[in-house]
Amino acid sequence: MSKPSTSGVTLPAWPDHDEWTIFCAAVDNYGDIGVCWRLARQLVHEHGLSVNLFVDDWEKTLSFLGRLDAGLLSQTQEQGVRLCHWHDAVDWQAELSGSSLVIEAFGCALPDTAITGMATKTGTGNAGPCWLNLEYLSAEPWVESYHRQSSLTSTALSKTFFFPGFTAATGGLLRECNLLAQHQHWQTDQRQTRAELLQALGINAQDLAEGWHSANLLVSLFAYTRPAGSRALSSWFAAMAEGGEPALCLVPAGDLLADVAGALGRTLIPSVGDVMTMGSLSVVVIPFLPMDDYDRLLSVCDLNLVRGEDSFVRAQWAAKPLVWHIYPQQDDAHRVKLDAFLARYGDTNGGADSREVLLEFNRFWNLDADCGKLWHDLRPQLPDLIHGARNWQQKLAELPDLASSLMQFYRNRP
Ligand code: TRH
Repeated sequence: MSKPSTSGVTLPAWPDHDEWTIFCAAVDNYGDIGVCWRLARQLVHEHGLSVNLFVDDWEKTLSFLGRLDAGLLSQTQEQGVRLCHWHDAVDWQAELSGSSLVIEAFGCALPDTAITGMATKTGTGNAGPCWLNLEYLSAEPWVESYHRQSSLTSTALSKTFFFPGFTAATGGLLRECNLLAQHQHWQTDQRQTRAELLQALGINAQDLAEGWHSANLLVSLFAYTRPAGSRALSSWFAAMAEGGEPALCLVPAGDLLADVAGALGRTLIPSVGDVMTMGSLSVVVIPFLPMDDYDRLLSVCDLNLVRGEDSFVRAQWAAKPLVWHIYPQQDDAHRVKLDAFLARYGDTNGGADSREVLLEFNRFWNLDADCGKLWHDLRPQLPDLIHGARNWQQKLAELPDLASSLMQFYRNRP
């Protein structure tokens, strides 16, 4: 079988194995693409599937993958995944003809013509593809009862809701088969990995405050921009600056930099490579890293401040204490989601005192509140919290990963 292409080029035939298609709408930021790309790549590498990943924001996706050179194409092969631009002129009937499973990521709403194309196959006596809606991650208990529930659609096909999650009654979390071994490797000689990382990032220890060296505090910061008047970032920076202990905060380039500048009392937005010093704190802007390098950064930090969905999950696999800036929702639904996660995370994270401080810091961080005092309480607890973070990682690792759960669902389908 040869593959029709959206760019008019005929691609070589796929090997004779199952083909899945994933639809991804990049709502904003990189989270949706990050999750879909990671899943697609894992399905190809670890489960031998052919995967088409259709994304609506082509430029953002190529930028995320460092493939802006492919900008003029409407599809490309990337690490074995067939990555395609989802646009109005796609012939969905042809595109989906070989797919035995279609994932609509995060309720992104498939084009009507795609749905008709899928349903047409059913009408011809063909079973039609399995249609899944992969949902956002939540630690809330109700997720378990909605996981794998089907709903009727306007066609002969039903759609099944698939929820990632933190318990055996959900689909689990994305986790590549070599990920934990990779973290173990990076952490075996953490000081060495740190030194290599900083060197790769072009960071010179001599430029850092108070003679920072690789045994001192290292944190990564990835968070959402805040409303005017928020005290969270400035109070945390100030607390680290006055702590007397050399501290290094690495901030990947992105929209947060304006807040970072403001929190450090600067007017100019910093650029990659800039080192900003305040007391014993150095804040350094690093490039937005390729995905696998970001895992390495998370692995060697003493604390990771993360956001959204995918960086949040990656930080859990890194087995270091984390502070989660949850994606804010209009009706404050995120507060419930945050509490649901903290209730589970707090269950294994360190001794009772250190655990409570970490949870409280998470709450204050999300409330835009002053985190200065809490930081002074939290800082001495970080070594203890590392044990809890490892226990949490191990507990999660007992569950099947999301890609394997999807495969199992697919194999056992009626
Ligand atoms: O980008 P995010 O804020 O995420 C999303 C979206 O906003 C989405 O609409 C929303 O629904 C969802 O959150 C809950 O944050 P997230 O999910 O962490 O995605 C960032 C991606 O970028 C993730 O795949 C990790 C990756 N990343 C890198 O590859 N390199 C980096 O240097 C950094 C900081 C992140």
